[in-house]
Amino acid sequence: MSAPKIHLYALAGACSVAPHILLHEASLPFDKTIYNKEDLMKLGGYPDELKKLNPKAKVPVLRVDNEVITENPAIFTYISQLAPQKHLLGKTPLETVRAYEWLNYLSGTVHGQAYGMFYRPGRWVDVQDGSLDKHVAARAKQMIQEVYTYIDEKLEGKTWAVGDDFTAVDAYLYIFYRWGAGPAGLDMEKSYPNYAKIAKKVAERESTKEVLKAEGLN
Ligand SMILES: N[C@@H](CCC(=O)N[C@@H](CS)C(=O)NCC(=O)O)C(=O)O
Repeated sequence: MSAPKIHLYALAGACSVAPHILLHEASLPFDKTIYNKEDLMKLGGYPDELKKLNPKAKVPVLRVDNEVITENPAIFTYISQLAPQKHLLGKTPLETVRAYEWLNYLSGTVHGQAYGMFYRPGRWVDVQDGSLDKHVAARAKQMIQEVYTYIDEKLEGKTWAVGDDFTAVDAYLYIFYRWGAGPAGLDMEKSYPNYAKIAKKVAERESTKEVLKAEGLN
């Protein structure tokens, strides 16, 4: 059987950093299209190429041969299945359950809810003049701190989020850590030391260094 043809569609610095890291961790050959925010601003959103693949108009998108996969937890699952020896979703059935427990929380509550409100306040209220945006964004900022407090407590005494090795959860946690220190303007290291310890270990991995370079991030 020939190796699958993989193509990742990503936005520099977005949640697609996580599957990008995992493709390197899995040592899978892949092509990539990395959009950047400036280009999207000029275009008024993702180009038709992306919207045709994903009518939800979001990245990441993973094309594997003729299959198009969207949603981070599904993409992580696919990558993990293509490299089972890497145990990217844990080594035991219970670790895999724990990994999904994390992934659902990170995708639904942290990303969809807290950061959805933070980045896109206008999507949460039916008031078109933007007058309520700052109130939604302020609540989002509180929510972001609440979720980080929960994450930090959950990571106390842990070497990695799940089991004793790196998994997809750590790569996913890493991008939300970056958003906390960047766009959300939080002192992550001081306020969330357990989270900081794991994010630093992810940052030190060769896979992450390659991704940061490829996406023009530091
Ligand atoms: N539930 C999706 C969320 C994907 C998502 O929100 N991606 C962001 C980048 S981090 C995006 O493309 N946003 C464009 C937009 O909301 O217009 C997933 O987990 O993959």
